[in-house]
Amino acid sequence: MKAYKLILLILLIFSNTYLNAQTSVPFTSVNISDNFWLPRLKQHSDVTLSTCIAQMQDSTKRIENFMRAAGLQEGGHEGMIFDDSDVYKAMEGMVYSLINNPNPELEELLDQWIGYIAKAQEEDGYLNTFYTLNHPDKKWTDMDKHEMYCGGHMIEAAVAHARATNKKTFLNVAEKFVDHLMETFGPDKRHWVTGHQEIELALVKLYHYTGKKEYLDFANWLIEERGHGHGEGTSWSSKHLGSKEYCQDDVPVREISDIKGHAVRAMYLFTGMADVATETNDGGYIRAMKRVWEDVVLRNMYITGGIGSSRHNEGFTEDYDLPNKTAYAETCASIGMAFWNNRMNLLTRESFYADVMERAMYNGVLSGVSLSGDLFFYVNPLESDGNHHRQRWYGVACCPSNISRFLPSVGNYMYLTDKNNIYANLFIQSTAEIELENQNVKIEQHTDYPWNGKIVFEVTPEKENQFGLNIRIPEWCKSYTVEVNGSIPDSLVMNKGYLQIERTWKQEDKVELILDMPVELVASNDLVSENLGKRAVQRGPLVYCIEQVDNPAIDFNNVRLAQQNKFTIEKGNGKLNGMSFIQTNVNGKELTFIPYFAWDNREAGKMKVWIDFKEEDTLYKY
Ligand code: FUB
Ligand code: ZN
Repeated sequence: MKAYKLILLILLIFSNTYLNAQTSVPFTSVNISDNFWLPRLKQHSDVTLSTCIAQMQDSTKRIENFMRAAGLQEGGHEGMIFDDSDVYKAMEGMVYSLINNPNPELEELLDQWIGYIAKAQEEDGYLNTFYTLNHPDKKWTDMDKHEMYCGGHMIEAAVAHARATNKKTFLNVAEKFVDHLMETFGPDKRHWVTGHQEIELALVKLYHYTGKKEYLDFANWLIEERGHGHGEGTSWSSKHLGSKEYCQDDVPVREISDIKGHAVRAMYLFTGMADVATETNDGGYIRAMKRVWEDVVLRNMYITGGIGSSRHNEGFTEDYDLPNKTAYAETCASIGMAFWNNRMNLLTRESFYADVMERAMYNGVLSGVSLSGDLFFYVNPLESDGNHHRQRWYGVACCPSNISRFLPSVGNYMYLTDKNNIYANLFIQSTAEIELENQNVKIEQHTDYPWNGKIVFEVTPEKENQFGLNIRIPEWCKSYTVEVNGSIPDSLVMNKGYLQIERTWKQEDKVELILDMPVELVASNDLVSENLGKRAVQRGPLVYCIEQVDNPAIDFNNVRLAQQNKFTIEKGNGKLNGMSFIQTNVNGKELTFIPYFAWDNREAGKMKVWIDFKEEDTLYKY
């Protein structure tokens, strides 16, 4: 064998990037250039990041906690027990932003923070500033105290950092921490049920990056620990909200069928389970995920993709209990929905998972950050009397830091590949460089989505080659047309919700897809008593709402739509510049709808998604 071939082979074997048959195209291979996401990405790097950084090191003691644990400053831990996790999430967002916009100052700041973190790590690999500073004798005594949750976010940030910079400084901390975990817990060692799941999915990321299977096995072991009574005596089974269900520790994971408990915990667990199942093809996991997915989506999800309706447990209650004004629908839970549905889509290549992912992203997630990028929603109600507003920060700040890492990685959710198939899930004007099994393909999307349903895919394979381009036909779309190089294909093949175009592609082939995007009046399931006799307005993936600032003459308690309402689409101005809004006429008065995600960005006032409706016939159910 020639020397260079041998080197290639060795590189392949020891490659840092472990490739499955099915894989997501990373956002680093996608260059977004549209009018919808790009301004938000810019807002993220210009405003959201600096807001987060200022909160971490100036307005709160989060960075100081690390400096204190590192012995660089006097003092104990201040803040919430899980505040370390916000630093890690902010760092993940910083790293993603670095990939998109190189910034030596930001990289230097990251290096400085990594220095503190590495110094705060104890000799044996333990890392958590709350325990190190305040209760060094109580480490690993309370499964609900977020030690592994914080560790999980640290691992995610470290993997992102290594991928982006090729530096191993942070990754070494993460691996040392995981070694400590695996020496302490595991088969024939101590039991542990993560009170707040997160580390499971992080360990799979670490496995993907390093190729070390023990990390995958440890993630699997942690998941299997649940529901066997190993959490007995810990806070969720004794005092904290009174039930093991809160932490999804009530049944072994293969038996899960009803959604229960804290929403973010459930989403992170299910994401981890789907990740593990993608590697192991564990039928028990896959069946459990499919059962509980139906329960979440058909009986416990808001039209915005928001989940977890109750403030009491930040989570789920009874089926169909989806109040609008008091909806909790935490931003992190919607982000979790996007994660989990992305992984389920990867696992099954069924488009309905990507449909839910899109719903959550464009509505429940995006509503979590203001158009200015520096104000946040933690709770996302679907109706307001005018007293719910975005805030600069929160005492429990999981949502802003989560938004800050989700937004810059949005390109991750656009494409999947599977041997010689490409799956296009999101429609965003962009250029993507996609690796298939035997070839590389460039795909350019030209589109003004979500304002318009026309998408042109320009497909440029390295050389003429056969592969499948599978385009998701969204669940909201009832009719569409497609042309390949200007001609309607002889036959259209639909496979699991994707329009499958299998052909020998050549340079600059073009697919033009037009998704009809009329204004729809959507009815909720009749069992959701709050929404009986009401309709929501949806166009494309966007849910709309009425806000008082656009409708000063409307009585929000008596506004009523009817079947005969005609809707027009107008262009927004001012802060809503570039957005489409929707108008109709009610009793001679104009009624204006704006995208739900954009509410509470102007003058404070009332807001409503579900509007009374005059007739009882159902047009479309979500
Ligand atoms: O406990 C950590 C995070 O804080 C949870 O995910 C959120 O629901 C909030 O309680
Ligand atoms: Zn949150």
